[in-house]
Amino acid sequence: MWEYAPAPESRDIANLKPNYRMFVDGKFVEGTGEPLKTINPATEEVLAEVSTASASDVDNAVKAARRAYDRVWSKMPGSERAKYIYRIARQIQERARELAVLESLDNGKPIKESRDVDVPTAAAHFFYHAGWADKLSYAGYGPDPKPLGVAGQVIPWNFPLLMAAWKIAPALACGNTVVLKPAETTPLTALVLADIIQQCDLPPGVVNIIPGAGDVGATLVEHPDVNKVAFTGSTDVGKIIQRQLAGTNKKLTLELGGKAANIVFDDAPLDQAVEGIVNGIFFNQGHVCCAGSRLLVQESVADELLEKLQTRIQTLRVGDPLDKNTDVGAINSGEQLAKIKELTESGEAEGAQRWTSSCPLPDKGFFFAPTVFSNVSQAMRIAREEIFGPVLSVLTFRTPDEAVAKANNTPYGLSAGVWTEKGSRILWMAQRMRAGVVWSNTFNRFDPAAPFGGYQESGFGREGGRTGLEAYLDV
Ligand code: TXE
Repeated sequence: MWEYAPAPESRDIANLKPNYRMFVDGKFVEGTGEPLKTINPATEEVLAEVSTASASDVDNAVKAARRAYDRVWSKMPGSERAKYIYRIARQIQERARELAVLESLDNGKPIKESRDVDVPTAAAHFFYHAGWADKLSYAGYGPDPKPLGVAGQVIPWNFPLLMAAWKIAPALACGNTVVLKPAETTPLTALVLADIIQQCDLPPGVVNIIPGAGDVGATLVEHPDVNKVAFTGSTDVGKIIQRQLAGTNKKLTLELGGKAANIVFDDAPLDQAVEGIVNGIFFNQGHVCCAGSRLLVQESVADELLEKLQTRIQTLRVGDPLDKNTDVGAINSGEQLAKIKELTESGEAEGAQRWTSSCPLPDKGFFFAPTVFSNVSQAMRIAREEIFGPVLSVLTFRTPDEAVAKANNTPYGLSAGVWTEKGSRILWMAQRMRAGVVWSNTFNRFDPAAPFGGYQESGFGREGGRTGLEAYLDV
C-alpha cells in the first residue's frame, strides 16, 4: 500500500505509522476523501498515507465542533479550560522528540530548528494561552467576553505544528471550538497533536483535525455553521477566501505573504548583523512569511558586508534534515522548488548578479543552495515577489529616508529588521515602516505574548498577545 524506508531509528523516534486517520468528534476515523501520500522532501520517499475529508466529513466535523461548543466548551469556566490547555502544553513537551523528528521528516526543516524552535514555541503558545483562559475579564474587553463559536482554521506547510498551535491555543482559551485543516504536504504533526488532545481527554468535538487539499479548506471556510475563519497561507488564497466570505458575518483573520526588508546602517555591528541576515533568510530554508528576504544595506558598508556575508554563508551545511549539524534542510515540495528556480532565473534574466554557495547538495530530494543576488533594483521580480526560499536580494541606500522608502516599496508589510547602534534611529525607523513587527538588532524572534500580523497584502488581524485574543472573542 505504501513504500517507505527511512532509517529505522528515526521511524522509531517519530513513532511514524504507515497510515494516519483524521480526528473528528474525539475519535480517529477514516475520511471518505481520496487518501493522500505525504512524502519526505529530503528523500522523495513516501512517509505515510493520510485520510482526507470529503465535503460530508467537513460537515460532520463542523457539527461535532458545534455540539461541543453548545453543550460543553462555551459553558465551561475558563479555569477549567485552562487545565486542558496546560495539559496539551505539557504533553507537547513530553513528546518533543517525536514531534521534532516527525516535523523534520515531513517538512524537511533541520532537526535543530524543529527541536529548538518549532516544538518549544508550540508548547509555549499553549502555556501562554492557558494563562489567559481564566483571565479574559481582565483582557480589556469588558467582563466575561463571549467566544465566537466554531472556528474554521486553515494552515500552511512551513511551520505545521507551530501554526496549529498558533491557531488552536487562542481559540480554545477564549471558549471556541475548532475544525483545523493542515496543509496537504505536512499533515503529520497536526495528527500527533490530535493524539495529544485525545490523550488529554478534551471533550469530543472541541478540536477536530481534517487533512486534505485546498478544496477541503474551501469547503470548511464556507460552511454556514463556521463563525470564525483563520487562514495562514498565500496572498492569492487569502484573497479568494476574502471574496468567498464577503456578505457573510464570519469574522476573518488572514496571515499571508511577505517581502521583509532587513536594513543595515553603517554604524551597525556588522558581524552581528551577518548572523541576523543569515538567520533572517536561511532559517527554515526561507519558507517563512516574515523572512528577511530583502537586505537593504547602507552604501558605505555594502561591499564589506557582502563579503562577510558570503564567507559566512559558505559555512552553512545543506542536507539531511535529521542531521543535527544541518543548517539548511530540504525545500518542502517539488512545486516550491520549481517556484524558487523560476524566480531566481528571472533575477539573472533581469540583470541581477547571482552568487551561490558552493556547498554540496544531496543527490536525492528537493534542495536549493543558499543564493544571494546583488545589484538588485526595486523593479525586479526578486525584489518584489515572495520567493519563499533560501534566496536573498541585496539593495543599497544612502539615507534613512531612502531606506524607509525602499522598505515600504512592497505590496506586503509583515515584518522588518533594523541594525544600528542608535536607539533613536530604531524608533524613527519603526514608526515609519509599514510592517506588523519590526525587529532591531535581531531577526525572527517569536514570543506568544507579542502580537504578529501584517499590513496590506500580508493580511489583517493579529495572532498572539492580548491583541490576538480579539480574533476569537466577540469584543
Ligand atoms: O499556499 P496555499 P501554497 C506563499 C509562498 C508560497 C506560496 C504558495 O510564497 O510559495 O504561498 O504556497 C490551503 N480555500 N505562502 O500553494 O495554496 C492549502 O491546502 C481554503 C506563504 O502551499 O495558500 C493549505 O492548507 N484553503 C505562507 C493552505 O491553504 C485553501 C505560507 C496554504 O496553501 C485553498 C504558505 C482555498 N481555496 C505559502 N487553497 C505564509 N503566510 O507563511 C489552498 N488552501
